[in-house]
Amino acid sequence: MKVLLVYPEFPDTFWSFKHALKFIRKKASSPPLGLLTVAAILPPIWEVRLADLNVRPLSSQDLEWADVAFVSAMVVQRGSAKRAIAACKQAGVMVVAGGPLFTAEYADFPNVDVFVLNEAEITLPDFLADLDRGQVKRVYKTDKFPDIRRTPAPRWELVDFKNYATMDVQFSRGCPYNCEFCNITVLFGRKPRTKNAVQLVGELDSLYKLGWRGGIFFVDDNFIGNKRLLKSEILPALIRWRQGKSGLSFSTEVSINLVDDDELVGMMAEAGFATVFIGIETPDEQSLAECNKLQNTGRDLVASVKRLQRAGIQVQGGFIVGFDSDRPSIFQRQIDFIQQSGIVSAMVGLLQAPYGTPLYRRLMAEGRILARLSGDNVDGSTNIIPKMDIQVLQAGYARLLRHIYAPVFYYERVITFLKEYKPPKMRLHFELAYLYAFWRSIYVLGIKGVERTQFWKLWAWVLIHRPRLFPQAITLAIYGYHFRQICLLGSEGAEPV
Ligand code: B12
Repeated sequence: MKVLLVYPEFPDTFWSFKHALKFIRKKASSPPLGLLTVAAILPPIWEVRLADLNVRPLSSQDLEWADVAFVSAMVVQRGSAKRAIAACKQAGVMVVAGGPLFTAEYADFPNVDVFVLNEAEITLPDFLADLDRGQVKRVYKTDKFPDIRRTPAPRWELVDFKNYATMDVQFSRGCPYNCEFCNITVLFGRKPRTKNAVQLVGELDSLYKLGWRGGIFFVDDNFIGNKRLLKSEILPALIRWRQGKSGLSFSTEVSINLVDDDELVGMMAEAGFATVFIGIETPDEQSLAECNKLQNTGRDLVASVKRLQRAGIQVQGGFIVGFDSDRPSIFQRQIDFIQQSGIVSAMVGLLQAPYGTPLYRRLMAEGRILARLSGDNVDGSTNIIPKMDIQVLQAGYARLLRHIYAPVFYYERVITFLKEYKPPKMRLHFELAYLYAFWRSIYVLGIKGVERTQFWKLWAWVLIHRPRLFPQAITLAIYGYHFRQICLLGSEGAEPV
């Protein structure tokens, strides 16, 4: 069998980082870990090729070569996925689809031959066995969760590293919390399932041996879901693995209660976790209680963020407006919070209800579910009828984004962060692309850009006060350029549903 792994194109969104990637001459943020994992489960004698449409278009040679196309996508990639599937079908290539988009919406894809849904560790072997017997069903799904200690290492050798900014690995799936709007527990369960240290270090080693020296994103839903295992086994192994290596800084997603455990914070910083994404959601205690985000309540959230920054861990934050308890004053409160905390990369979205979540069920019962999700949670759309007047909500949301990504406030936040931040003692890895980014930032931001005054002020400030943080300052200036294209100037965004 000749299998073509197809990963549809992301639209130009907050998380695509398209405008920032140009500065380092990369085509995409990271390769599709789901497809690379699926490739490792296929029979070893099958031939496999990757067509990541974020890197290159689907070619007629691909389609002539392939017997079957394995397509994976998130909802936000729906448009490109539909076009890729149509091209495969037209070329007479069988289409097998899996991953989050199809698990949520498979009924909307009539021309897909076979759906292998949920986690492939369970459903793919059933499909392969049926294929062997010549009795293939149309849909393979399960409500069970596999033990990922038996998941094979992703096949990174299928990837051309030079196109990507980071590599992804996964340590765990699932999250112990049950926030009302989040679908993670529906998709992956509440009991975090983890890999073991040997397995994880083996995956990192194979990336290292293949020559990867850039950043590594642990794509866990909540990396600290099993703190005991982290402290006793995983982090000590990662700390040992890092010794003598340069580059390879880690990032991941965690819940805010990480700050309650000094030992864990210290070990994560030592292991090389330089950035964490945290769902902060809102500074409003009532809204936090409403969405069952109890781990965020009863604490000083600004102080919690600063505690991590001082430990050498940058915090990126997710924020939501449009909770039932939100009043129109929420927009200014969010702005004040974001500015004070120095969370430079702040992803703010309107409350949405993904299918299967407790929020979806509650609002369905209240007759407040409207349509499907666009899949892009920063496009100002929502599939719910909010309590606040929708025009007030959307106008307040637009004002909030305009404020936090306006150069003057964005750069102010960068300095707030750099003042607090104590960089970890990690050896940097030099790449020629960084030099290119440096010169390009001078031209695009410092000469042509509307932010040129703030850009040079940041240069001056950082060189006088925190010269060691100069690379971080330039990186954040470049991120700001991307966020501004998305949040202020408008972009192609997700295709309308
Ligand atoms: C890494 C990640 C990203 C990366 C993507 C990098 C990349 N190149 O793919 C980044 C940061 C860019 C990203 C962004 C976003 N993401 Co995201 N992301 C994830 C995350 C955390 C991990 C995905 C992953 O790699 N998992 C590890 C692999 C091994 O698992 P997997 O991909 O699910 O694959 C398994 C199965 O699904 C299946 N499978 C997958 N594909 C296929 C294909 C075939 C043919 C078969 C047989 C099986 C199969 O087999 C695999 C092994 O079990 C997931 C959450 C999660 N735990 O999955 C969210 C998730 C995929 N993201 C989601 C969303 C909503 C987004 C964003 C809109 C923003 C946001 N709120 O997070 C943006 C959209 C992107 C954009 N540009 O606008 C949703 C998708 C929901 C949906 N139904 O589409 C998820 C599920 C999180 C959630 N809470 O719902 N994301």
